Amino acid sequence: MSEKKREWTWEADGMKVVRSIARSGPGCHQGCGVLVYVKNGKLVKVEGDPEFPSNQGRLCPRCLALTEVVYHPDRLKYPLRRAGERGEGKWERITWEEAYETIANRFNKIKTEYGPESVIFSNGTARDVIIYSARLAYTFGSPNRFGFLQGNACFIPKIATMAALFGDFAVADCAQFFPSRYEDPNWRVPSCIIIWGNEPTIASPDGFMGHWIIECIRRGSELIVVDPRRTWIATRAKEWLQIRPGTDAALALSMLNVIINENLYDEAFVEKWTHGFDELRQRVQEYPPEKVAKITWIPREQIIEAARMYATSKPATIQWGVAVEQSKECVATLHAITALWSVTGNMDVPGGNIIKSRLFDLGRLNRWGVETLTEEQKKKRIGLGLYPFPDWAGIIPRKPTIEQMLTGSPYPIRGAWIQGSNSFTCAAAFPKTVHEALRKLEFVVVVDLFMTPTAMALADIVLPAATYPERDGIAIAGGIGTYVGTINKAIEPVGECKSDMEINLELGKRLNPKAWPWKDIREMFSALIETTGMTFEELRDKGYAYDPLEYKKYEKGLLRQDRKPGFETPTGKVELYSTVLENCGLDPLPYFEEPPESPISTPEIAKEYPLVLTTGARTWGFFHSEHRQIPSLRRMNPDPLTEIHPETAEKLGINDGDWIYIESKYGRCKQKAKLTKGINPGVVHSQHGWWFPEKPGPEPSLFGVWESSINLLLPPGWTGRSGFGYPYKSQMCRVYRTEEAQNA
Ligand SMILES: Nc1nc2c(c(=O)[nH]1)N[C@H]1C(S)=C(S)[C@@H](COP(=O)(O)OP(=O)(O)OC[C@H]3O[C@@H](n4cnc5c(=O)[nH]c(N)nc54)[C@H](O)[C@@H]3O)O[C@H]1N2
Ligand SMILES: Nc1nc2c(c(=O)[nH]1)N[C@H]1C(S)=C(S)[C@@H](COP(=O)(O)OP(=O)(O)OC[C@H]3O[C@@H](n4cnc5c(=O)[nH]c(N)nc54)[C@H](O)[C@@H]3O)O[C@H]1N2
Ligand code: SF4
Ligand SMILES: [Mo]
Repeated sequence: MSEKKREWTWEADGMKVVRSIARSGPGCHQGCGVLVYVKNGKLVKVEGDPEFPSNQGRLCPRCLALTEVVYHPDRLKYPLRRAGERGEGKWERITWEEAYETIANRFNKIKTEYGPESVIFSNGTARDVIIYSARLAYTFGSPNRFGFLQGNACFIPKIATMAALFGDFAVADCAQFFPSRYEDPNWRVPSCIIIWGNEPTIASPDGFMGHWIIECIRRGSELIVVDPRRTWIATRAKEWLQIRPGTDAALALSMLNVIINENLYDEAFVEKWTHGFDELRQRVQEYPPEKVAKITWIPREQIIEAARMYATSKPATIQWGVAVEQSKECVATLHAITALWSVTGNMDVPGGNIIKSRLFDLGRLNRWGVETLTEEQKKKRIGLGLYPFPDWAGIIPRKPTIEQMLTGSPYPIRGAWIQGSNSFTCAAAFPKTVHEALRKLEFVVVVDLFMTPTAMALADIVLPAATYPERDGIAIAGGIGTYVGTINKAIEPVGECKSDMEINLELGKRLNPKAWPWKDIREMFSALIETTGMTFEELRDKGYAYDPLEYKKYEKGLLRQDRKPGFETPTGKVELYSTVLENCGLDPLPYFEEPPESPISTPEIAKEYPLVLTTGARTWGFFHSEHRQIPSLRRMNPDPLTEIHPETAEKLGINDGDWIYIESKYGRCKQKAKLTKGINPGVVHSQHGWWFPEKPGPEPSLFGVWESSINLLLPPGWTGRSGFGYPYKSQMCRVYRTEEAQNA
């Protein structure tokens, strides 16, 4: 283990400085090191911690807006109880004691009448909150942890697919597992990096920081970018492959076709460590570049060039984003891309795609407390057995859950705990159905920083959560688990806000005291990280801790439980032909399937809705539906934007800055046109997660949530055969301008 002794708080320039980690809002969920400055008990400013290896002093605008968020007048400050009709916006302030009592009584009432499974527990994207929310669910007796994302189409498909194919989880190697970072002698700069369906500089997804790529560029890496939009990172690429949304699997298979047919693969690695190469070789014959050029809209020569460049650069790595999961058959896409780094021998080598260190076995924390569920309760999990893929993440599938809420069959859902999720505002596809389903519940608690459309529409009790400078916590970096460190409280919370951890511990003690035995959160944190051999205080004093990283673990017997060389799969190899997928009744080889609606799969729909719609590319100022009320961030992007090519706009009589309707078979919304040559004339891109905190809160407005919600255009159903994946980023639409739209 490598660690460093550092003070966690000191005085400077008449201020108290507290070292901490931004592992949950406000900002995002990635976990950058920060220095929080406090004067007379008040937060003054925040800076990036130059000594924190992951971000080395860098911060995004969202983190820099910390004081604006913490002291925002709209922060929730007290527990609230609904005083009028649901959604009417009438609230009364109650004490924490009353809040806990009410919640415990109402949840226990549902438990007695229907069973604990009738309460679902939801949290949004991967903040540290998840750990405690999951424990609350399991220790209450409910197997039903719920995410509003259709097809669990964020990160979970990657975990599941990689686990199936090679028994582990791999990420692009930018020296992130070394505290000494780029200076570490064992690391090598990737000679080529493919950025696939990701804008790392804006999004830093899953704890993978965009500036790592920039550091690699500075050290000589060349880029290939696969993106329908000309992103900043695309302008830095040697090859920008402007792909038609939803066709990534075809591109990957065609690159494999070139690499295999031109013998550019790593014969030694393929021979020794992969299973099913011949079957893959046969399959990729179906994807010659000339055919795939027509599918993807990428010129044939460019596909060939990119394939050659990736295969002949050593080492080479692939950094993929959420766009590769937000298609229907995303498992096949992930499979094809994984095969690229496997056949080229870039698996677990310095500067390749490396298998992540197990970080003190903290991966288990996503399901912390699951052992308290009885076998009988486990069987009541919604959607059990519905989809073939093993349940890796423990999140119930969305479609049957919403259906069950609406029908009450096979058993009723009566209550919900929604902690750090803005449900129908952001994550949910066909959000009106989700809104309707949730409105049927008899008792809903929302824990958030602000009064969101979700809290307004649904909550019986709203609990005010503390931001990270107002609390202690354990930070396990983003989704990829590079380090573990502590979040250190710098200021007293505003109003009566409490940390999510304290809230869940207090409520847990009332619902199942045996399962929450700790006297306070610090004691709970120490129990949480016991596998590190440190207490909360010891870890805090050390600063951060990393697991040691070794490369080529498959050669050293470090990947398999039985300690034999190889991978933790039935064949002991990387399964290009997957026996796990085969056993699930899925295609054992990667394949491409047209998006359910596309110019090719549904030409009749394309006649009426001729443009391909991709949604939700991340923006600098916002984290999903957050930050619309933060002045400095809203100024960066005051209105919801839809990007259109100027030629397309001209044909439609649309000018830059016009309000336009974007419409699909399923619904429509209004956004402002932003003309850009950086998008294909056949494609438009619309932002997601919009609501307007400045508009009326009560129903039916709900802060204008239905006005610009692009998710209204998304179709019902259409989860991939595996149970994962959903076409958030590949739909058909039309756009038009009306006079009425300009004034409304
Ligand atoms: N600032 C900010 N950062 C964030 C978030 C945020 O809301 N704001 N959200 C966080 C979360 S939860 C996530 S999952 C990550 C996601 O972060 P990213 O993985 O970067 O995801 P996106 O920005 O949605 O999409 C990335 C790129 O994919 C392109 N794209 C769209 N459709 C397709 C397609 O069909 N194929 C390909 N190849 N590319 C396509 C888009 O043009 C975009 O540039 O970001 C995290 N970080
Ligand atoms: N059309 C379209 N839709 C998408 C996407 C897309 O690309 N296109 N991307 C999807 C993806 S990848 C994801 S992950 C989902 C994300 O969807 P969500 O995770 O639901 O994201 P948010 O809407 O930001 O909801 C988070 C809520 O948590 C609150 N919050 C922030 N910090 C804390 C905290 O510390 N404690 C508590 N209790 N609350 C906190 C925020 O105020 C906010 O209301 O959205 C998805 N939606
Ligand atoms: S990635 Fe940006 S917003 Fe997220 S924690 Fe780091 S600095 Fe903050
Ligand atoms: Mo996400």
